[in-house]
Amino acid sequence: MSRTVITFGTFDVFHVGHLRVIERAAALGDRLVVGVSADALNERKKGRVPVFSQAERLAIVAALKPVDEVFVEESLELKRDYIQQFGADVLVMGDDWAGRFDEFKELCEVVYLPRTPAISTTALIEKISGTV
Ligand code: C2G
Repeated sequence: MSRTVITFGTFDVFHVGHLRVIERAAALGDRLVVGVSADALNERKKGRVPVFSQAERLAIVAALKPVDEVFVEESLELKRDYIQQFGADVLVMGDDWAGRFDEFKELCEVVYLPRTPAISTTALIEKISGTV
């Protein structure tokens, strides 16, 4: 039986930490589906408009070799629906989300992967804009 893995993220200012989590997520199954968070979701939940638009972020993630399918994640509250819609057997998230999605363990396996140290979109934005 083929195993579908699903993961979610903004993937703004795409960096190697994003790539590593996608590679490790793909290694846990046969098919990787990635939910890329909508611009409106980011603005609403994080108070920041992404540097790259959702169409650009979606195109970047879709072009990655380990990724089989992408979609726009419109709301954090729709995770259950997305897991069911894509028939996911495994939900993967970085461990900055550890424990936050344990309620989905009744639907699928839930795995939190350690983040790649010392790199983040926020740090990159600060570095590029010369504020650090
Ligand atoms: N990540 C990582 N190492 C880093 C930076 C990020 O492993 N140094 C992982 C995060 O843990 C996450 C993924 O890369 O699993 C995407 O990170 P973000 O774009 O910051 O995603 P986020 O905004 O946390 O997701 O439903 C969740 C939402 O879509 C938001």
